[in-house]
Amino acid sequence: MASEIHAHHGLGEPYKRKEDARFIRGQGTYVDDVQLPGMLYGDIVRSPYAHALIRNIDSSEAMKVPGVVAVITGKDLEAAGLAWMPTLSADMEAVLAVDRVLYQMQEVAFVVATSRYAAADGVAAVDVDYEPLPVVVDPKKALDPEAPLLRPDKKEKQPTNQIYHWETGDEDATNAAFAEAERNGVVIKQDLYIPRIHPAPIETCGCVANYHKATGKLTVWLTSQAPHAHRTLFAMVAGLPEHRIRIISPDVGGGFGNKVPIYPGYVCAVVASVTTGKPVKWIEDRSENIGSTGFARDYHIHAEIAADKDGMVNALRVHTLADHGAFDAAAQPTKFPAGLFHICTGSYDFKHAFVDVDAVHTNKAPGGIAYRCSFRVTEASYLIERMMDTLAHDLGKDPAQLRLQNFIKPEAFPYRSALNWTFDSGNYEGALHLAMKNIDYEALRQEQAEKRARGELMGIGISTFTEIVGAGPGKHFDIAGIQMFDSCEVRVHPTGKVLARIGVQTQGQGHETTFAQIIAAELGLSPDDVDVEHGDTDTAPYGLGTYASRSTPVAGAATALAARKVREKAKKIAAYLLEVGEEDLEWEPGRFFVKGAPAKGKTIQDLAFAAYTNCPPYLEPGLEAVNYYDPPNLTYPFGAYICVVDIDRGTGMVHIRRFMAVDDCGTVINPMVVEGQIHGGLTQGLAPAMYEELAYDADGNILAGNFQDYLIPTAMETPLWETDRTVTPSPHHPIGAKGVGESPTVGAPQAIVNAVVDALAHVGVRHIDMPLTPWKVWNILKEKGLTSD
Ligand code: MCN
Ligand code: CUM
Repeated sequence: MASEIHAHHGLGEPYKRKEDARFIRGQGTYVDDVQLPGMLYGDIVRSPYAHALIRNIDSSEAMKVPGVVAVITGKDLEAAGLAWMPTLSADMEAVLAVDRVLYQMQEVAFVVATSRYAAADGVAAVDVDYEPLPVVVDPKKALDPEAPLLRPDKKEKQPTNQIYHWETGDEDATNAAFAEAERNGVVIKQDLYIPRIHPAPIETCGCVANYHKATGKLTVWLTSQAPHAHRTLFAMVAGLPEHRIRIISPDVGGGFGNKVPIYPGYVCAVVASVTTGKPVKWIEDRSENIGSTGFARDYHIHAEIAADKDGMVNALRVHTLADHGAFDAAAQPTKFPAGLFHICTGSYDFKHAFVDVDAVHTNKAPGGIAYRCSFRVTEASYLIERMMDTLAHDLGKDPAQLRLQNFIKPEAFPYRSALNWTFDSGNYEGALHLAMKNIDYEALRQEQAEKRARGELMGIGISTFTEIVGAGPGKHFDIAGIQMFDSCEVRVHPTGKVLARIGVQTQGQGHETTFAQIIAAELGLSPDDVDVEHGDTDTAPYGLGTYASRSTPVAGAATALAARKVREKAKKIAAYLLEVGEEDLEWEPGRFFVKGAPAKGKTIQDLAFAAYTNCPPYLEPGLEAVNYYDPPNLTYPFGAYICVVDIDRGTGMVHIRRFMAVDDCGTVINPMVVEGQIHGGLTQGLAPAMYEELAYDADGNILAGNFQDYLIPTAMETPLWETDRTVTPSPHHPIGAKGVGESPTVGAPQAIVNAVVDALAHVGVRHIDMPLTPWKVWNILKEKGLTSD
């Protein structure tokens, strides 16, 4: 396989993104751009309470509002058998609350009207009689035997608020290693909280559902990261035949995991269209998006490392309390890919590890599912990188040296981790050395010492993370029995131009460009000659969608292999036309020629034309292929990030002076696209480190339900990202590529937190939980007597 990697031309080119031609002209088509004749508009009545019984819903006044056509309640859905929808875990989620609400903003009724305004007026006129109940916001209190039971509907299987206890690793061996370290080495312990945050895509969620009564066909334009999977879920929820459901995910304005689950609004719009026989549009507003759709993180972690006195790590022990909110939308670590927490041993050669997670319900919006990539990779990576720094701090060692000492060595791959996952390839020391050289680490340490002597606060933070992406081999893991494959169909037209369709769905990642590059490289064409389509379930081959940075690892592999099938057939046609055996042919990009007679050859264009006009009698005419690819393993990209901060002693403001990011995602298809992914991803790693937190008060009220209170960084707050790369191909991927879309978000926060803690380590600061707001930092400075006037 490795020799083939070098045979590709076109890969590695910073080819300009094809999709930008329409985006920069404002000619993209997003769900809200879809206008259909006679279309109705939906809006949702949401609960103002975090926990309450619903005594009555009176929609009589709402029905009098001019333009209001229907009000759908949970009871209506229940009567139709549609009150509950599947999540990505074992739980079911209420589409509309029937007799109780479990979080603020929960969906209670759906108003359908002839305009968006009339629908909003109708929502205001629905009279819901609530009886407030005691609220559980703190997950620790959810486990209190006195705590109110939040999910009486699950009482038989789940008598408390605990959803599950999950564990992995060898507990006895790990405990023995800790006992030994207590005697002869060191044990470090730290509590870490990773706050609940929200993906905040520019485009909120929404859909247009159009049920055609005469044909029985339902078409749904949907903000979806996984159109085929959503089609299957709709078929299951609504009981409609799957071939009469068409999901079209048009241009999507960012997903970041937010558009992986299905949401009640989608189901309501479908029900409303089926009932009224008219198209129904539902587009949520910003506060609805922040308050009620897919959040991530919210992990309370206690981590411990057992090491020898020299800092060689031996064992890792982690206990987590996971707050899943009212419904367990996903993130059950036993289920793949929601539980990629197994990567928590990181880049280090731990001999033993034991990890357990207790998950609980609280009166918060459901989820714990995704956000670049909280299939628990961000949490895992944050904890190990914080712990390595804490170990270095406690031993008085340089954090870079401690890491170099403990890395899994390049020759140890494929590497079986203590939690039994096989890392495909890596060169961690290569990446860290490059980052240290680029940023002149030694000089920075010297500068820090000088500044410290002058009373200035400067910190250097390192994160040498290992990611795990590419959901991911269906033979070993499953979500509800579905294999985790993906697909590509390549169709070469007679003139040698190509139409390809893929089973994954871009939300801004540039698949129309990079997947064209893969095919172009395999067939020796220009990427201009290849158009890539996706997102329409009536035309694209079945695929499981884009998340867990799986498009390149899985669909990218399918794409290369489909193109190779095409090339194999073209070879047979070439042999026929050139009247030689296939074994006498050689391939150079774009052309087969006869060995030893390079002038005698046929271009891929010649062969495409012949496929439709002069095909050998023993072959079917045409030149196309489809590949469904179920990968043998996940891919394990990695990186080394170094962050330099200065802290203002007057205000507690943290200023990121430099941030050097070295990433390794194996073979790079398009360096410009990858750099764009890294810039965006680093900014989304900066966000939770410094600004974002989806906080609730004790009554379950959302404290940051809009962009004035929920602080996403703008260009003003974003530092200049410096990037570089090493290339360690994946040995099992056809072109050696690993995913990269989530790496920077996974790797960045801990580099920033490590830098801030490093700046304050000399006064005894050992840890600060995110977000590192000026107020939080200033209070620490004050406590340590460091504030200046
Ligand atoms: N790429 C490449 N060479 C590689 C790896 C990737 O050129 N070795 C290219 C890919 O071909 C693709 C892009 O980089 O065009 C990202 O690829 P990949 O890592 O495979 O990730 P996915 O395409 O599967 O995207 C998903 C990932 C996830 S899960 C989140 S969350 C996220 C992210 O991508 N959401 C995004 N990046 C995002 N970027 C934008 N603009 N919008 C989102 O919603
Ligand atoms: Cu992990 S968030 Mo992305 O997988 O859509």
